[in-house]
Amino acid sequence: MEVNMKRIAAERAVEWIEDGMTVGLGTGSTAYWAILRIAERVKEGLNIRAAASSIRSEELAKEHGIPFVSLDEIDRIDLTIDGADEVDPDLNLTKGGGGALLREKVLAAASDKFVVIVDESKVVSSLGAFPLPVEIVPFGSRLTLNALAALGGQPTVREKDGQRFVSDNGNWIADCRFGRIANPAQLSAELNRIPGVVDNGLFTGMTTAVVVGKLDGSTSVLR
Ligand code: DER
Repeated sequence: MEVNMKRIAAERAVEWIEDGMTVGLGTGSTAYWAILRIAERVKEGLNIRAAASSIRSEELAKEHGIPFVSLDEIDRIDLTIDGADEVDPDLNLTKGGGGALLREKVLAAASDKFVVIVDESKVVSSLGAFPLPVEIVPFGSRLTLNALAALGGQPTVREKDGQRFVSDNGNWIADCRFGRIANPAQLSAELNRIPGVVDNGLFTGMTTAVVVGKLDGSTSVLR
């Protein structure tokens, strides 16, 4: 029987949610399974409030009856569960494959626990094989892209269905090919010093634990 590695990782992480928590919902095909399992637990009586990292995750969660809280009403999130495109041995992440990196990073930074859920293909020895998403403002984008290229990023502005991709925040995503990223924290800081850059998909020093779904149907936890 085919193992859904994303689903088993998501469902194990969701078991860590406790009554009364404020929960951050991630974005992507792995977070999708977490949202569905959270909805099941809510129907079984789990009492939580959720905040979402994208419009599509909010719509999915509301469709399945998960109660929401406005980010204007809270100062902390107890636990955020989200996917990643890559995880390195220090639990640094590449994120943004789904274009939601900015809101995902806002939630992760405000979370007491940030739990990442992946299938085993995402666990890598160093970040960089996956093109690094960088959220940029449309204003002066040519100048910003030049600055990303000067850093060695070889940026490509993301398109979806033949149209320019626009994030939930009205910005664009530049997918950058830096090659192997030896020092994610340093590159992240360099990127965020470029004026037209809003944020980037490097999540460094933020991860509490990573739940890995494996082909044999087991899960493991990296801390
Ligand atoms: O866009 C994102 O950051 C997503 O979380 C992405 O990194 C993981 O998406 P996936 O679970 O669909 O692989």
